[in-house]
Amino acid sequence: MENTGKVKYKNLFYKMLRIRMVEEEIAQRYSQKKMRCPTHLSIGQEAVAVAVGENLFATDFAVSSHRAHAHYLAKGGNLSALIAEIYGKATGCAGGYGGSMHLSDLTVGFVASTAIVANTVPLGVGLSFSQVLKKQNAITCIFIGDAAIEEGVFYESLNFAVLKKLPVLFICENNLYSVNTPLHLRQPIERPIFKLAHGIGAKAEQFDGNDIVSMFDTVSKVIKDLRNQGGPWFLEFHTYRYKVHCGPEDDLNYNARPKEEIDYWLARDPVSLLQSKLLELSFLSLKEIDSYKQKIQEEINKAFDFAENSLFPSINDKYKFQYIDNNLEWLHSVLNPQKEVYTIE
Ligand SMILES: Cc1ncc(C[n+]2csc(CCOP(=O)(O)OP(=O)(O)O)c2C)c(N)n1
Ligand SMILES: [Mg+2]
Repeated sequence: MENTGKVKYKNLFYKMLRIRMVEEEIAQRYSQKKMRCPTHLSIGQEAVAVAVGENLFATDFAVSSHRAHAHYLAKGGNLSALIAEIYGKATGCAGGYGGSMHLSDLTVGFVASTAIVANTVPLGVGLSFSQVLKKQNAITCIFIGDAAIEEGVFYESLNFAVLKKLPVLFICENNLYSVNTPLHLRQPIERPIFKLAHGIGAKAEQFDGNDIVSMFDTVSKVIKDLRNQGGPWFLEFHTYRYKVHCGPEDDLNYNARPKEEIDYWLARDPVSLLQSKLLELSFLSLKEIDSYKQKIQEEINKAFDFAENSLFPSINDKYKFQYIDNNLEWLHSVLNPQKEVYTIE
């Protein structure tokens, strides 16, 4: 990490720390029972989101899964709208209807996250295809977990992306688990995920997802290649989550995972790893870290105040975003052509 990296790595550290602090605040306040939707926290996986997000423009697209807070924030998604969404408020990024697993900020190209595993894979590939047809240069990033590989739609979508050489960036966060089931009980361990994607025809690589210094420059090069030469690219990042699959508790006391495994990954915490490197190189002082934390905490407090002070969606809007609402009238008129058109209220 030569001196020219100082500004770059301080910026990456700030962004990783911000995501970590946002999620720790969510975890800490969750027991107040004001956030009533399920939350899947990415604490321990921040380096991947930041390494990728830093190389995307607001004009690029991204889609994600149930564990999307970090991806949304790293893409530049609005923090207050994220917190308000988790509180179910009308000012939330999905109008308070979606909750933590349904995030969107179209102003920065974060199109959607959804709860069904691999659900956004075809969405992202279709989005990318539409950009190619429109002769737009945007690339599309699809964040998935290691379990998305176990869904059929993943293969159909990757095959199509390879066939059409679409500028799609698959980011697979391999955190070794699907809920509590370890990877070795779900997939053959002698066949790494990135090699599988390579076998289907994608350009593919694997990275240490916790050490941003070791992988950032290569990730930047890959994304440049995607823009210039087309894709798809499939990047597998080895990483680990610290919290339970869903919720604010630490997973470390549930005996669901081997202690040696947990200790190994805790010693490789992405935020601590980068912090130690920056301190060691005197790129950052403890005083600066404190001032970062203070600034981020102020921003977080404002976002939570905004969420708490916002209103819930109006009861009158209860059918506003329901697909069925818009289509019922049409459906009813087709089924009962001579009867009066049905309306909800
Ligand atoms: C199609 C489908 N099957 C099962 C589930 C239940 N489910 C929700 S999250 C999850 C695990 C996903 O694991 P992974 O993709 O590795 O992401 P991670 O939670 O580890 O980030 C499962 C099985 C679901 N939401 N959708
Ligand atoms: Mg997983």
